[in-house]
Amino acid sequence: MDKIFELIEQEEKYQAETVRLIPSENFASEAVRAALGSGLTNKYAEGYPGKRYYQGNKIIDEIENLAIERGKKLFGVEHLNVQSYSGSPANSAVLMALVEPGEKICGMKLSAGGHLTHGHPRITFSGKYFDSAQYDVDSEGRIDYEQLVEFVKTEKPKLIFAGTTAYPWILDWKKFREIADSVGAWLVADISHISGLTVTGVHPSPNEYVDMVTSTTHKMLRGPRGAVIGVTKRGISSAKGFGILDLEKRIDRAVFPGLQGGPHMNTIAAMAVAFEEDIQPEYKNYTEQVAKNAKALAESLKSKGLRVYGTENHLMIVDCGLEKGKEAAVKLEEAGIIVNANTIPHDQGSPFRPSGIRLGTPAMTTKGWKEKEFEEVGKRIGAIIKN
Ligand code: DSN
Repeated sequence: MDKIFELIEQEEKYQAETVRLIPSENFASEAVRAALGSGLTNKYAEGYPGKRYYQGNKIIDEIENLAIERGKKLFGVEHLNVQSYSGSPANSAVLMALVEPGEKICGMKLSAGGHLTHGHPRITFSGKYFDSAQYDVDSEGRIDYEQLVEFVKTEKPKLIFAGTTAYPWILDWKKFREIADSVGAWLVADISHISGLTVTGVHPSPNEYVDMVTSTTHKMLRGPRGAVIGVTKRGISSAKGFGILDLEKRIDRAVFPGLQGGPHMNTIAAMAVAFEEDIQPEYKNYTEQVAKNAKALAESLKSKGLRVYGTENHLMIVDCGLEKGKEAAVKLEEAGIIVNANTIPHDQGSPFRPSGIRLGTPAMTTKGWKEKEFEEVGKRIGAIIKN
């Protein structure tokens, strides 16, 4: 056997035998994996359905159209682009479509739970080519919306990202809209972490209030590594106010040819498979259980005397002591519990030695875990961190 297949086998066994608590990870179904590993990987299809730059795309068009149709239903949006290779290119495409280089954008600080692509300064595309203003959280790790009102009025960004990767609280989309409207900014919800919850109503949906949503498809949605950009009804009407007649086209052009070449059609087919799974009633039960399990895990950790930030969604941040996050993550790995080190709100440690860990319940809920298992693992984690 080729060495690489031996390694794949080893990794899959390792994944199956360990407790997976990284909130952005999950287990995709056999059907999603079959589509990913299919012959669609052989085909070039630059362009969009009905307008390709290569021949032989009749079936490919049907596949992409089906992914779009199912995705629009799942996300409840007017227009959906399914070609972004992942979340970072999707957010870059939104910036490319709506903001000129050097103009101001606004997003949550990475250390507060935001994302690199929301304007992290200097080292990222979004922080280097745009003037970026970053908002923080309060001592509980919550967005202070009143402070944000003032911050945005002072900074006057052209675009605001409302989205997070390590934020355990409900996002107030209405408040974000009021804030964006106060300066006439575009409002984009990056729901990559919580899209499973927003599409099933476990977390309020942003659609009524935001112009666009971006989401990866491999986290709670249990699809392939990829991303979508959705344009809401609200976005289409905002665009008219900005003198843009066809926002949908602008987004599509930013993805291809703006940032990417040929779409990964095997990924798009796998998205279609995952979207169909996510529309089923069982998926709603799954996301409800994800949220219940997160509460059970947080309570169990608190009962061991740990400071836990959260939770109102699928994840939480645990304070492990000054600069002790990585050490805790390594100790947990040795015990077969896989997590990632993470900053805590207003971390006094260096960014390379964060003081916390981030835990989430989506993957083990897919494995059938309920509150009881999460309470037990919370006690084990508590004992390891305390020691
Ligand atoms: N890196 C992802 C996460 O783990 O949350 C976000 O892009």
